[in-house]
Amino acid sequence: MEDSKFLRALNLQPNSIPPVWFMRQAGRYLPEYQKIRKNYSNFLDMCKQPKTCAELAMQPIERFDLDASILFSDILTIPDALNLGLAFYEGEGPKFSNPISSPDDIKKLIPFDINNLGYVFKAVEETKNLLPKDIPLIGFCGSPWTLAAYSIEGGSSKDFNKTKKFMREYPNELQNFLEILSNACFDYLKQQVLSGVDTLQIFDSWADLLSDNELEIFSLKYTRMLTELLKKDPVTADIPIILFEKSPNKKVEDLVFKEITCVSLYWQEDIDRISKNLIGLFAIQGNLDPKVLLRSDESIWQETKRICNVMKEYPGFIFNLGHGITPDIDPNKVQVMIDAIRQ
Ligand code: 1CP
Repeated sequence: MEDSKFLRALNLQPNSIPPVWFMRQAGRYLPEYQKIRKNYSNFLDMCKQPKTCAELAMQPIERFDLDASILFSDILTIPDALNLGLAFYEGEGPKFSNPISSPDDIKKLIPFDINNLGYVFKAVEETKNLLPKDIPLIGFCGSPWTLAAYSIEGGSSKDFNKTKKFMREYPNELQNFLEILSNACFDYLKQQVLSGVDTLQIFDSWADLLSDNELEIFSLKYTRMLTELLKKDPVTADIPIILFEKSPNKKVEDLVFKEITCVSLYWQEDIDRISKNLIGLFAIQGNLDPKVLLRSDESIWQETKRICNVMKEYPGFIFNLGHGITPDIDPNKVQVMIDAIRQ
């Protein structure tokens, strides 16, 4: 895969045109996705069909000729494999029928077994079979903290009050749970690598629930534990790791650590300042505000060019959005962004 601009960027090598892919690139904003999605009432049932996942992962590659693909699955497969009973019904977010409501529920958890997630590894294999040889496949997981938050909350929420209460009442038990999740994430990512993924991304999508100090003790500590395990294992030692922290209450420069290769910047982060501080140390991915894609073509062009210009001399820049694309975005607007990057 020497020809991959994406892998070159992860190796801190310069590219005259930056590679581009974007978070949630396969999903509800694409009519070709909706066509397949309507055959399933529970989204998770669709994730359990490896051939369908491969087809879905290919859709944005075929439409936009992107420089990287991402496994089609979800971060919540791990809590589902721990028997928390995940389902996604029409128009609703994720729901767990058997959430972590007390410390006792943590004690009673079944051991994590990657054999419960065979459908994910099959999806990796099927996707690799369809992908052009020079397009890398990104595997992923949620951060231990983000997985714990969904597992305790029992689904999504605006404020995650149950999770915050649990954190205040049972910090030690929560940390035991985070350790279980860190080990599960390691087994899961290692098996994704054995199945064929080329790069890994960790999504800390609920980092913003935590204060600076809490972010360190409930999130970063466990993400580092996970990445240290990956770096120690010969199977995963050389696999680049991308870290996404959503709106963290800490400067990005103060949260990065040596095990990660690339930091994916939330749209509110100042890419100009951060790139000046991280140059030569980490690759940077980001960080167009997805809402810009709701504006005029001219405005999309301007904002895209602004980021490309700031990052022109940065060896190791990957163009991406600052968070996932939303279902209200017109795919033609995405094409405008891609044209602006490549022109
Ligand atoms: O009904 C539908 O069609 C389901 C929509 C959907 C999709 C397309 C969900 C439910 N998950 C996914 C796929 C998905 N999720 C991918 C692969 C597709 C791709 O990126 O091209 C990935 C990488 C994820 C990761 C994911 N799932 C994250 C991290 C990224 C982020 O946005 O911060 C999170 C937080 C989830 C949980 C989740 N799964 C689905 C939804 C709607 C949510 C968010 C729930 C919430 O708002 O809390």
